Amino acid sequence: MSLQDLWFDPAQCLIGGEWVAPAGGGTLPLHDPSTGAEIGAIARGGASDIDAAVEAATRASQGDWGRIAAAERGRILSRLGRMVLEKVEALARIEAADVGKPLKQARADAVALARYLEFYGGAADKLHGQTIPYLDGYTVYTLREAHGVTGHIVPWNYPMQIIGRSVGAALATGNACVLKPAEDACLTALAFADLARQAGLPAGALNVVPGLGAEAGAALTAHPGVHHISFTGSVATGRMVQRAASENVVPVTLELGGKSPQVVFDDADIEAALPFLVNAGIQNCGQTCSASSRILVQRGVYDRVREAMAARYAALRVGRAIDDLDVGPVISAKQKGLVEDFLGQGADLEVAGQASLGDLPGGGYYIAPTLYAGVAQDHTLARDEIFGPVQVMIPFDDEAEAVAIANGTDYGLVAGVWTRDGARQLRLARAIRAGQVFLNNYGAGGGVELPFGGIGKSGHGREKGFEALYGFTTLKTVAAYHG
Ligand code: TXE
Repeated sequence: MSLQDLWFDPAQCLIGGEWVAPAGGGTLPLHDPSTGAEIGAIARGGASDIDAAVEAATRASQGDWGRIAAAERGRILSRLGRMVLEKVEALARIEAADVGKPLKQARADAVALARYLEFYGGAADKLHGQTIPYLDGYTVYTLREAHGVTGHIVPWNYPMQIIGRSVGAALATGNACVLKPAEDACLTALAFADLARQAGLPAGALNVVPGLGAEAGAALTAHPGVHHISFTGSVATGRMVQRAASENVVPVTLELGGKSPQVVFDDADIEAALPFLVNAGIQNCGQTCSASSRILVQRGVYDRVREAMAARYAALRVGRAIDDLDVGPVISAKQKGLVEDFLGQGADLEVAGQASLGDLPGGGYYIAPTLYAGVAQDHTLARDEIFGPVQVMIPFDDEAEAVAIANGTDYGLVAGVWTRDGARQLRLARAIRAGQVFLNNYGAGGGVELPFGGIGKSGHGREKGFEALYGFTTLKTVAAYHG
């Protein structure tokens, strides 16, 4: 797959509304995950590029962008959303070449990006303060104000969606952004920022500096001119980001993935559940923070669910992004190695279902989607985030055991519960530790409107929905004495 849809030079950064080469002049190679072939180069931004980007963002936040009317901010975001919709096909093709996503999944990401801009564009002038009854002779009210400069560190699994939810909400509330996309997936970030410029976003309101995490990423998180950081990625890097932010005492939003369960009771509508059980595990080749990687099944329907899921696994088609099948490659040779290490640790487990790989380009980063059955809840594969197309089935006897297993990992991002018993639905929605619980459905990452985030090692803070706007603002209380 080639990058013929690009209309800019990806070996540059977008700073202060201008395309500029990174100060160090360096580049990083770009690989097509479907073939492993080197298909281009991106900028290797570093600390001085981050300095320039923070400076440009500071100017924007104290100038044009910071002072613009909320309704006008919303208008620009809405216009940008429409421009993204006009470019869905080009953005999808760029993303497919860059991250190996089957085209229909890449298209869905581009449409979701547009939807975030529509949602946050509409919300920009609807974030109100309050008046607070106080002592006689006082009028007290609150103001929601932008932080100023916000830093956004984005991973490679859903670049467009994560940019939409984080940069979209930050811009809507009047912040100026510095975005550090993942080194394996920065093309749609650059494309998006260029479209934003064309949509009339003032120079410096959105700056993009591609580069390595340890260089550009670390420089951004440690920068004293940044007032808020949102990070999506691994627990290990999330810790570093939080540590760096603590030096400057700035708030962070961390979304660090999970080990999300779907719990299937004997009385569930199994036919309705089946597509969700499998899709939530293999969507985006399992590289989804809210992937459902654990399937907990009550013993009365365990064999039936195992057989039906195994049949679905056998029918999964794996192929190049451009072939647009069910599953593409993982992002990189490094990620392939990580997933294969996990599969090695599952050598003692029963493989209940597996897709065949067939005839695929030799250099591509392919993993055969694999379903393990009868897995003990303390097995590594049932506890650790694998981030590949791998699911484990865990049997349980009763509701109490189901809750204990569901809550038995360090994570708490999303959960699904399948049962026809209404009272049990409500009990589990309360008992399960997670940021989102889906009853008789499962929305892996879905729903622009739905607040999203985790507890435990899944992170803290909420993105998406109206709730995100509170995180990207700070509250000021004004107390006026007038007698
Ligand atoms: O993640 P990193 P990696 C998990 C998943 C995966 C594992 C490793 O389990 O197997 O993480 O992936 C930037 N300071 N998730 O190595 O390192 C980096 O450049 C500042 C789950 O890719 O967390 C990229 O932009 N930034 C997850 C971003 O952090 C730094 C999505 C994510 O990279 C940095 C992705 C540093 N010192 C991986 N080091 C999810 N929650 O969905 C790296 N980065």
